[in-house]
Amino acid sequence: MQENNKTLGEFIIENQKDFPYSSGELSRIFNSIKLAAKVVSHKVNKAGLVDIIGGVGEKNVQGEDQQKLDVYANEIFIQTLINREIVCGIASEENDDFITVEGSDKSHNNKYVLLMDPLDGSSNIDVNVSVGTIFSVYRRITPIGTPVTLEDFLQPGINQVAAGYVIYGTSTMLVYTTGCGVNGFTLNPAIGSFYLSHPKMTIPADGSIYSVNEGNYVHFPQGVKDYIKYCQLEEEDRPYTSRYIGSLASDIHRNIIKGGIYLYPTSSKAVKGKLRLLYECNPMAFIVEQAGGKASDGFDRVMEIVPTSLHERSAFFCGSTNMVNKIEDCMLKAKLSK
Ligand code: P6P
Repeated sequence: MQENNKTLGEFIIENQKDFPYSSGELSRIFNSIKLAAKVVSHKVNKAGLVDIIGGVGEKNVQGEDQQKLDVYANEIFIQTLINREIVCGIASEENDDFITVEGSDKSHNNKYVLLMDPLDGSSNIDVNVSVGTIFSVYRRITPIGTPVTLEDFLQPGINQVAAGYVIYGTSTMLVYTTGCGVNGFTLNPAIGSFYLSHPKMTIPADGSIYSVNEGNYVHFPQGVKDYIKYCQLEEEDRPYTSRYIGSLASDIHRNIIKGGIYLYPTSSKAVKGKLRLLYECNPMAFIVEQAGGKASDGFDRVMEIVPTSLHERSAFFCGSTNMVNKIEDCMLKAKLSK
């Protein structure tokens, strides 16, 4: 990577047209995320050396064991945003309820809310496999000047003004969209700057990688089983390759670059699916759609689902358009044949 590549800060300044209606607040949100990502990256990359891996004995709202890095990342992102007074509310996978953010003068004049999974894939932490942060930004819909309400968070994904993910892997990357395409930045830890390394990311319409936890195969709906068997058939461009990291940001990132589909279906073990609609499915759907791909719950566009609760889950099929179309065909055929 050439250091003469633009930094994230320079890119944001040069592309203010991509931050519509924003009086600089959205840019400041990204600067806050950039800082928090650097701090978390430093900690994640030391995880094996200092006593911050392993559970803290607590369980999060999802009933999942909280890893120390989960708690740490959550606190870093929340504090960085609160200290800068640039959002009016924050929702996190790690918090049962949303957080109301008021100014030092007790005002509620900011217009954006941020939803996040601060450290997704944390079960990979102890085995040194990449993990990620996923975030989504909306304009509040209740009147500015009043405390934020749940209504401000329960918006369909089509209302997002920005979304992104950070991958803490072999390198730390920040990938985001504001609705004007997708761009990826790689952190140079020696300098502490993110540099534009993946401009105008686009996902191929076709791919030969499918990402699913096949250990759940027997519990999947028939349409998903039919699609997986389609991927494995010896014909035409198949069999496809199965690649599943168990870290959403990494699986989605690879599939954007190489082409592919990520599947997290409903099952008899997860009747609503596992992934959370607001801070996993919708941000990834926004990014993949902006890269030219598609995101579905098997029948409908994920970003048009109207949420009814903060931590609700959804089936999630996301990636190369033609591959998502194929699994939707399989789901419909299975439904009609019942
Ligand atoms: P499973 C991590 O917990 C996560 O939310 C995603 O990052 C990942 O793709 C998925 O769940 C893994 O779930 O059930 O296959 O371990």
